[in-house]
Amino acid sequence: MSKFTQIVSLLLAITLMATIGFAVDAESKQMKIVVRACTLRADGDSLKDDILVSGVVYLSGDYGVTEIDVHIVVTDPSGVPHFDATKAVKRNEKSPILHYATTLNDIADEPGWYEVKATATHGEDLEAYDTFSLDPPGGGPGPPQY
Ligand SMILES: [Ca+2]
Repeated sequence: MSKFTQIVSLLLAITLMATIGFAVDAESKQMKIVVRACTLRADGDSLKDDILVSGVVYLSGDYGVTEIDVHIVVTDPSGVPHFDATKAVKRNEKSPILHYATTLNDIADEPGWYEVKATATHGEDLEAYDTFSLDPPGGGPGPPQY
């Protein structure tokens, strides 16, 4: 192997290592979100027609982040979307887990399934979503029971 070939091979190896290192760094920053929902009496009308949407966001690779934007869409059985937004926040500075919760009042008032979608965004390169189906108490085709 000539001196020139050795130098080219060495440069190639360094470039390859740098590329792999960068790829690993980018991949280590990942985000996941989990959403759940239930009906409850959240406002003062004494009806169990409010929907609590809550969950957690897992963020790996950047524990310095303390807030993540979460957008909520609850689509009722008629196909009408109800929007809300909240922030997932850290309870423990060193944890990769952020918690969020928000309530959409007076929307669980018809029979059938409610589809909940929560989307977390951080900067321009990280986005994650999760969905959850909710059938308010009452069961069957009847209206929710309060
Ligand atoms: Ca209510």
